[in-house]
Amino acid sequence: MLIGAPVQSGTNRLGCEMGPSAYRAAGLLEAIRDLGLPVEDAGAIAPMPFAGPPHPNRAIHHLAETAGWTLALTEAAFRHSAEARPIFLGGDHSLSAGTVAGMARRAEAEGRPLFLLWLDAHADLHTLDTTTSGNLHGVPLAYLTGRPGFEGYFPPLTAALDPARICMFGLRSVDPAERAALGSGGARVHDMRDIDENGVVAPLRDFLREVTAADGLLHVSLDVDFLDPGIAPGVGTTVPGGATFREAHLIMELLHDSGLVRSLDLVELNPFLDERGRTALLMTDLAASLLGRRILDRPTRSF
Ligand code: NNH
Ligand code: MN
Ligand code: MN
Ligand code: MN
Repeated sequence: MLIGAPVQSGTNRLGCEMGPSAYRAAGLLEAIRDLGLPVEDAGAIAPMPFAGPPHPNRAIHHLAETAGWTLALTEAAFRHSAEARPIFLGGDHSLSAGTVAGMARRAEAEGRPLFLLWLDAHADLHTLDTTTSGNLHGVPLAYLTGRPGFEGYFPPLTAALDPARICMFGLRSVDPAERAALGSGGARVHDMRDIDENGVVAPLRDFLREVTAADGLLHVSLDVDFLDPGIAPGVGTTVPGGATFREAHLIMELLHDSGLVRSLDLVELNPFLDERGRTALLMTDLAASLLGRRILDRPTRSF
């Protein structure tokens, strides 16, 4: 099930709102159908009203709107994950505050633990008190793991995520407050230095083994800036030294083989910054790899 989440309140530049349309133009629906999988397009979610107090951190912008998206997406993720495997088409990364919260509720309903694979240049672990940019795409993991300071400003969480069930790949831009949280958190963290030295296969297999052993449900959150800007320029927060084309596809292929993925976020695509749709096409191809497209079936793309 494709679910449009045209969220851009979590960034300081416009354009992410066009993300869902760009995935449709890139042929995501057809790519999934070509795999022989049933798929429907649920259209776009709209934010729900959410009234909270103003926050003392003056840098924060669009707080109530982002909280309203979180509320709506929590509902949508819970509802759409009952029968189908939802794919959320972002939209900026603040949307994961809702999608992952909804999947945590789903996991709880099934009596299974939720695991989270976070593919990102950033840790997105700021609290409302520590963010200096005020961009709320930098806070979802702090909210989801139940760090203090969100009460009243964001919807209450039904189930906080255990940091030990989070695995991160691709980090290369982490702010000091996030570093402190990472150090004390217990998440598995594979920054780019680690990927350069050890590759992605062994650490990902370790994590997937743990998900299997716990009979867990796996949510994958793929931020465009996980990828190297040379192959994925269509994002507002490019950071040099990201994952290569094959590293990213290999992760998706291993995820497919595992059979563990229940839900997926495609986030941070900014079509206004893209070059002839190449980032939208790459993200579409990565989603197809995750859903089972094999390398010999891959269409040839020219940009
Ligand atoms: N850490 C920075 C901030 O909080 C950047 C966050 N930007 C992202 N996260 N794109 O994935 O503003
Ligand atoms: Mn992110
Ligand atoms: Mn990022
Ligand atoms: Mn940050």
